[in-house]
Parts: sequence; C-alpha cells; structure tokens
Amino acid sequence: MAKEDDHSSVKKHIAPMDRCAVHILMGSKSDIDIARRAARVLEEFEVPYSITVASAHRTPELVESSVKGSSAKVFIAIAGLSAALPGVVASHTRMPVIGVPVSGKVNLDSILSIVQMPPGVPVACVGLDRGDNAALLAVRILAVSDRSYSDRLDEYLGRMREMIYRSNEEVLDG
Ligand code: C2R
Repeated sequence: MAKEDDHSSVKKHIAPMDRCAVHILMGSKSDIDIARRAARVLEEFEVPYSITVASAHRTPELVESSVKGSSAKVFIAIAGLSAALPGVVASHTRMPVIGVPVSGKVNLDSILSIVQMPPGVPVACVGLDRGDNAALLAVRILAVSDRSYSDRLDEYLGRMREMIYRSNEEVLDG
C-alpha cells in the first residue's frame, strides 16, 4: 500500500481530542509509521482515538494543552532519541501513559528515557517501535471497565491462539 494511502486511512478514523478514548502523541511527524501501527489496532477494536504531533522539547506548551484538553483514558506517547515526551505527558495527567521508544542509531537512549522515570511518575514501556502492543495494552486497560472491549479482546486472543495451533499443523504436515 502506498504511503499516502496509509496517511489518509489514519486521517479518516481520527476522532476529535475531546471525544477520544485513547490519545496518541508523537514527538515528530517522522514517528508516523509507529503511530499508524497503533492506530490500526485501535481501529480494529473500534476505539475512538486522536493523534497529535507534539514535542516536550520543541513544543512543551502544545504537549500540555493537548493532554489537558483530551478526553483520553489512556495516552500513548511515541518518541525516539532523548524521549522526554511520555514522562512529560504523565506529569500533566493522572491517566495511564504508555511510552513507545523509537529505534534509531543507538536504541537504548529512548528505551532508558522512558523506563527510568523517577519515583512517583510511572510510565509503561513497550518494545522498540511497538505501536501495536501499545494499542493492545491500551485496549486491555479500557477493557477493565468496559465489557465490549473485553469481549473483543477475548475474540482477538482466540484468533491468535488458533493461528498458533494452525501453524503447528502446517509444520507437522510439512
Ligand atoms: P525529527 O525526525 O523531527 O528530527 O525527530 C521524535 O520522537 C523523533 O523520534 C527525531 C526524534 O526526536 C524525537 N523527539 C522526542 C521529543 N521530541 C521529539 N523524543 C520529546 O519531546 O521527547
């Protein structure tokens, strides 16, 4: 699929930030592919989501207004290099924040920036570039208090289980 098509498909599904359940923030437009991975999962689960490019380093005021003006119950913050964004998002909200480190020349820089938060301000962290897992974790959090998401999660996990059993059959059948 062409890159432009991907952009428009994300755009089509974005909700206004005062009506989203999950808010994806990314430090730069260059993180769009990872945001898209998260967006696809949220669309699969029919979770209303918003996307904002906002940098704690470059536009701290935009991070603050985006978080404070958001109806999100879970935030996903995607950032590479010195990834201050997830921690700063967490400083502006009591909602859970999931950080997604972005791969680059060093890799450990963004992982450690997200994982090593000081006591009192926890931020969850998924693997490098794992926008998909961040979205699944967000759905799990929403599912604690929303039956429709837990039912969809059960179906999703069932499909994943079936796929593994099927691949076993395929391996054994040669
Ligand atoms: P550019 O591609 O714009 O130069 O950004 C972004 O998330 C991106 O991965 C390079 C990388 O810088 C990251 N960035 C942060 C923050 N703002 C931008 N880590 C932040 O505030 O934490």
